[in-house]
Amino acid sequence: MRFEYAPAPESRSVVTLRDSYGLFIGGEFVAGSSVFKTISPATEEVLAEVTHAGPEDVDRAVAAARQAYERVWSVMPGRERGKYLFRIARLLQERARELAVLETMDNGKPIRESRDVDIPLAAAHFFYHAGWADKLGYAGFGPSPRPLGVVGQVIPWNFPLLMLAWKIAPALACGNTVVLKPAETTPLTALVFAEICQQADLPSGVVNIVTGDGSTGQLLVAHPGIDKVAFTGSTAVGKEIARACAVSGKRLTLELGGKAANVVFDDSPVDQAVEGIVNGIFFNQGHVCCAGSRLLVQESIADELLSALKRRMMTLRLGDPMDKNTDIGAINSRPQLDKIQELTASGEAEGAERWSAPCPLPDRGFWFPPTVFTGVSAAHRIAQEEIFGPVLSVLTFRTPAEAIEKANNTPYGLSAGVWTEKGSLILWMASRLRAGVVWANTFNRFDPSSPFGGYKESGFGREGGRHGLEAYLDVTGSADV
Ligand code: TAP
Repeated sequence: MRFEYAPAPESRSVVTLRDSYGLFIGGEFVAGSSVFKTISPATEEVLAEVTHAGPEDVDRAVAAARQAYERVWSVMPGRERGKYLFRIARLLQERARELAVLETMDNGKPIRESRDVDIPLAAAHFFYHAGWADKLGYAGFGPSPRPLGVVGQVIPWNFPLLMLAWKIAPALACGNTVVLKPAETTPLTALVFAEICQQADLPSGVVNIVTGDGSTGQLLVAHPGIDKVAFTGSTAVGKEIARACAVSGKRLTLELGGKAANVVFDDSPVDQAVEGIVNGIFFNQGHVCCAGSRLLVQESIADELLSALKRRMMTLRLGDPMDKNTDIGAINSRPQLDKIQELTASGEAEGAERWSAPCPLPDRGFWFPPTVFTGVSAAHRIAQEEIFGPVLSVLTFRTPAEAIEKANNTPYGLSAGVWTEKGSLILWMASRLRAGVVWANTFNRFDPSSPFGGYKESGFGREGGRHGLEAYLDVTGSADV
């Protein structure tokens, strides 16, 4: 049954947008070489003008980070660094509503998700890592692990502030300084984060934010003044970066794409599994690296499960992301919408059967309805390639061994889900799935204390937890941190 809801729009008045934003270098907003515009993907209105960092700007940012590293941050006792991280975490909480609204305006994701997931988790990452700053000697890497130096970080547009937190919090806790480049389509919350660094009195140059497109990212990762590169984004760009960093001596971690299998056995509670499948693929419009984009369902319950799934999909509300009732927001950009349309057209052309929830799409902005493909074979592009949109490919299996074979038949290895009442089957599956994260009877659960990362073409290195600290530490030395 479909319930009608009265509109419940969140107010934009909590956000004060500037007309234009500079680069954040050495603790100040400064002008750069040129500018570009960032728009709302839900309305296509221009939100602000943002600075595009060129070679000289990146040089300045790296120099500021180096100076802050040598003079202040690497020599500051861990307990003092921890205080700054706690202060940032508190400020993120205090400005949570403003940040959630801004994230939704710039990214297109539903306000419910930015309010309840992105921003609280970003604050949680700072709280968690604040606690580690003075305890690194007890993290299991020897008594005195050392920071690496200046870290160049490049992040994508799907969880802008959260990905920033995943990158900056551990780097700072370990005593490194950073130059971070947000994605071209979602720079605004990173720039408010720069204001928060000022509010927290973070020493100048410890955090530097350079906005721009892929060319700015290229300049940053190739810069000789960078000691470590941390990248989250597509596998194609990750491979380019790995080539650029080869033989440079830079440390590198890559968090790349995914094509997760969500495996449902015939003893699963169907309604609960349906909620997990919906959360797995339609959360954040499917713009999630670990999205459960391949549903593997046991053949004996396939018809029943698919009927229940389609019934549930008909209740999803697509539209204004600022409305608190909205489930599916806007696709982040025109190029991303084109990519989703091209891949779904290939699914039909290759013989899979498409079903989209019947929902009207707004006239302006970038939109794609929640969609399911059945009759998918493992060779289809929609079973192999990351669509990064609200599109689910359904395959069936008969035995656990077949489920494992199909689940692992992908170049990626980021995440997976298993739905069954049998604990022994969960353990059997989890030990055979080639995925960095395996969720059992749930999906898309995140916690700062839990390491996240991939196998195969999903990258290497872990973010979060004790394992995530190792990526920002030289564990061979003996000086004090
Ligand atoms: P990309 O196109 O790879 O872009 C990611 C970032 O890299 C952006 O800031 C981008 O700048 C920049 N960039 C582009 N070309 C570059 C180059 N040659 N050198 C250095 N930087 C460059 O990915 P996306 O479309 O933004 O994000 C979606 C992808 O991220 C998906 O594949 C998704 O699975 C992956 N992702 C993975 C994870 C984890 S934890 N594994 C988490 C989230 C997302 P512009 O955007 O300004 O072009």
